[in-house]
Amino acid sequence: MNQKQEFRSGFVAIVGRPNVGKSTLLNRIVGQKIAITSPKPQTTRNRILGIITTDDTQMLFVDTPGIHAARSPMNRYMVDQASSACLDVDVVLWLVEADRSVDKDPMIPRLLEKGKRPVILVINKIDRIPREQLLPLIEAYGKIREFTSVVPISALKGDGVERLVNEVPQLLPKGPRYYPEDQLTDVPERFIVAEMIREQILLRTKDEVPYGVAVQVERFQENTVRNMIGIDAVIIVERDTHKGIMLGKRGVMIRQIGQAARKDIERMLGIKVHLGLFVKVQKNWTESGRMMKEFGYE
Ligand SMILES: Nc1nc2c(ncn2[C@@H]2O[C@H](COP(=O)(O)OP(=O)(O)OP(=O)(O)O)[C@@H](O)[C@H]2O)c(=O)[nH]1
Ligand SMILES: [Mg+2]
Repeated sequence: MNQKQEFRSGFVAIVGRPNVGKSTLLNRIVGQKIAITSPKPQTTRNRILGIITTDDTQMLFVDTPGIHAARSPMNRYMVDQASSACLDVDVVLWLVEADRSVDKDPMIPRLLEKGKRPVILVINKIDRIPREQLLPLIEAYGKIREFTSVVPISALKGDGVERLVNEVPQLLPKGPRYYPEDQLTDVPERFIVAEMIREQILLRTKDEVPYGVAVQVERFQENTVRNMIGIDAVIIVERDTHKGIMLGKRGVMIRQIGQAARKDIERMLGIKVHLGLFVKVQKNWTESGRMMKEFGYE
């Protein structure tokens, strides 16, 4: 048998409502933190690729922003990212929560209909429910559409995730290995660094503050003599009052954000990091297509 001819590859979108655990699942699949997660909805803003390569398959998992009724330009951007992912891929994983009743919103089923791709229903957060609750949920989702398979998982604990990944290769077309086998993602380290800072902001601020934040890495410089990396990043906020919140009393908040983000960044890069953070106000930037583009959302 010619092994090259048998190689399969393709894209697998992870879609669902905000906060269902899509990014947690992506990180669990690749075994490393490449996407940020938080208890707040609308954490992810961009598509993020996670690559799994085996002897005969390359699976390109795409984490997407949560699908929701979007009004502001920023939210529309996020939902566009997710919707187009449903159409461009070979397989879709529709992620739902085990501890919620069936999602009656037709938005996602309509998208899946349009994409005409095999859909696996992934019921996440099974660690939160007794087993008996699973079957009625599966039956209720079965009334919405047909699924190639249904896989209950806990992205947080890892249960069922291997089984889910094993379902994918048979659904992929024959194709080449697009990326080297040891590559886990295509997003640049600078992007992940900026996201890790944004994650700490999501975890530590509330109301509308975290939703008006963008982070830009302005300097990323390796110092071979001191064996460390110097990083400067700017936190962009929408209002003057948000700047005060971001800095905190006597700068306590920004220091905590910096310390926590630095630890994550050091773990990822495997080297000591010096992290400098600055806060800048850019009034109502999430309302302006031009400014969104400037901050990397285009
Ligand atoms: N108990 C439990 N919590 C989970 C599980 N998976 C994810 N979570 C939690 O759910 C919250 C949301 O997780 P994310 O991975 O950020 O969700 P998401 O779908 O990427 O959210 P958006 O990017 O906002 O659309 C976090 O607090 C996670 O820790 C799970 O299997 N069990
Ligand atoms: Mg996410």
